[in-house]
Amino acid sequence: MTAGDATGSQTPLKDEDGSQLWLRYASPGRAAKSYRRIVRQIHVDGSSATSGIIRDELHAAIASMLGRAVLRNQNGFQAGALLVGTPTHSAWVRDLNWMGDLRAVGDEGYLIRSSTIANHRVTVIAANTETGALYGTFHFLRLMQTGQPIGRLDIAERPSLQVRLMNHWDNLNGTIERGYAGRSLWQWNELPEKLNARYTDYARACASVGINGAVINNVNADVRVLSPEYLRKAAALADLWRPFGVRMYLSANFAAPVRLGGLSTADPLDRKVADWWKAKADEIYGLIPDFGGFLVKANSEGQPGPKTYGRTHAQGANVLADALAPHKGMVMWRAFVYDEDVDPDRAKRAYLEFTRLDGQFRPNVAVQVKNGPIDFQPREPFHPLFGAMKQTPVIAEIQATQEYLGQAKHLVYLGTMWKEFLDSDTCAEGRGSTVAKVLAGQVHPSRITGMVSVTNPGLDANWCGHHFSQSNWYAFGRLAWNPELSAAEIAGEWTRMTFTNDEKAVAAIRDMMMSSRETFVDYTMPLGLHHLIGGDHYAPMPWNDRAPRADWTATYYHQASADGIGFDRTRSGNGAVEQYRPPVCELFDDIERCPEKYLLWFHRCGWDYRMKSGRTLWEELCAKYFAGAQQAAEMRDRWQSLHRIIDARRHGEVAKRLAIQVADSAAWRDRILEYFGR
Ligand code: BDP
Repeated sequence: MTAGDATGSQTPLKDEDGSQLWLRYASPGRAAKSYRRIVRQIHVDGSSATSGIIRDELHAAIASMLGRAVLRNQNGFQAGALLVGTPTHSAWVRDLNWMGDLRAVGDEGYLIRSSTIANHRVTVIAANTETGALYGTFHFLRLMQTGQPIGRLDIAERPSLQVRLMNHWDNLNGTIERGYAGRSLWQWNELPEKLNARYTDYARACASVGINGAVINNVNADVRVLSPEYLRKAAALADLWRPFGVRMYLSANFAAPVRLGGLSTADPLDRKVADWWKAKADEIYGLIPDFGGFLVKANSEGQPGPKTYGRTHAQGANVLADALAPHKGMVMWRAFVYDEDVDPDRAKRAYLEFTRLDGQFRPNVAVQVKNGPIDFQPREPFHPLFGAMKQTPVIAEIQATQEYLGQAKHLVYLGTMWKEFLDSDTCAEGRGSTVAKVLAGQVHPSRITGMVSVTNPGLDANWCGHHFSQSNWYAFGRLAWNPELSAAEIAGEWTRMTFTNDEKAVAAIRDMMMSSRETFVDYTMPLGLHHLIGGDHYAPMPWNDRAPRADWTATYYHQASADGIGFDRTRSGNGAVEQYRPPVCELFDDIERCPEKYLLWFHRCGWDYRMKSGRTLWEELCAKYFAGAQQAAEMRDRWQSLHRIIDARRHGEVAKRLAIQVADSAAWRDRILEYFGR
């Protein structure tokens, strides 16, 4: 097998298993020539573990990309030095006198500049902290991996959001809730003594896109994770990850004082309970001095919580927050609650419960809210809690593991979906109050800003099951760093780093990725339909009307009958639109103006309702399902045409999954239309 790369040469393509993710450091093609002139010596100042990591990464990456090693640190500079350092550890960086600009990029940011030292043209990566320098290093390498010019750089970067975390739903028995890429990465039975090489690869991948922490266990939390035995295991991972800037967080079970501590209650207002959490926090910080904090799922889907004791979510969060505060730890309290007593409509419940608690949370609590009001559906409007809490930090939870989006069998790039969410205008303080700005504390000042991803890696060789699911891990990191980036830009850089710099192939793959989510929506749940599933959330089950709770069925949501379909959440219906600020609520409320992509989310329509296209609703639904399945087939054909440009192994593995996707998309179309047709 051969391929024309960007240099036009024919080079044989080695099979790859995907284990190197986007850090393959393949030849950047045509750009390599100028890079060889610009980067001739690597000079990393500092003696910490992090500076060692930077040094190793740069040497290995550049040798791999340019096909030759570059010189190591030497006294003085020669033309073509790449200098990496912080003012504390590098006299060269200090002498550049960039203090003002460095201050502006904060703890995690960096500057990358083409500059002159001792009359030599050099490139400098400067930061206030070594973690910042590591992020700058990965940025610089990304420029090279994607074939960008690096001769005249003047880059200043700082993350928009502080908390950028992986949320693993990993169980202590090695299974992963909603995991589709093999078993858990964490070998609990071997920890803390034996440290798998993958732990380091994992932290390196996270750091390469600016992810700065991980909650390593399921939100449906096993209390044992807080036991001394498991804390020592977590501490071993934390030690390994610290030099990569990846902090350890844990999901805590609210009933731990009872189930682990032997107390008779977990009532957050009970003195003994508060003391138990304090002692637990002290114990954790004794082992993990930079522990990030707790994530809590409380009074949701059977999990214990403060309401069990007649207390509020705020009282529950605060007892943990008080225990963590002396150590500067935080609580992420999930708003994924949907008590039936609160309102008949699941979509309305979290807003009703949480807005009334605004102002009652301790400063080190953030409320963690899923992107939409139901549950990671292929398409939801943004959750009305964004922009609604003026005094409480709200961080966003998105889901990279494709629970409702084809799991690891369908190619669905989520960058576009997350951008749709981040760009949604909440109008909380006038127009332009996008979710991205709310999250960054630019709408209401916020003590804590952040975004987390329920994430997808497991023990599969390629980490994420589907090679393209890696792009969702990648895109999450990039967007958490900068929610203003475009989905296309992220798809393009990921493609170049992961597959090829061949321009035609990049364009083809980026196009596939960019339309993939809309394609998925079209063949599964178009026009605002949602939750047409059951069982494991993979296959169509619109007939599903039996489950332990009504709001776990499909019929509860689509309400299809002879006279129409859709959930009436308008003012004249159940009023859910009122949870959005004007003019958003008017927009959603008005059937003429409501974006058709949300039509059946907010409106109940007759089957012969006239769509903007002139078709009836039924005709439009049919058209969507047919188009979706058709687009899936086109995606498969498009990929087929790249078989000489992508290595045979990865090409074949993706092709196999695309074949499944094509078959499944037709099944979705046929089953749904057959059911609604009746
Ligand atoms: C749903 C999942 C369930 C999770 C829950 C959650 O189906 O497995 O436990 O979300 O977020 O999407 O807590």
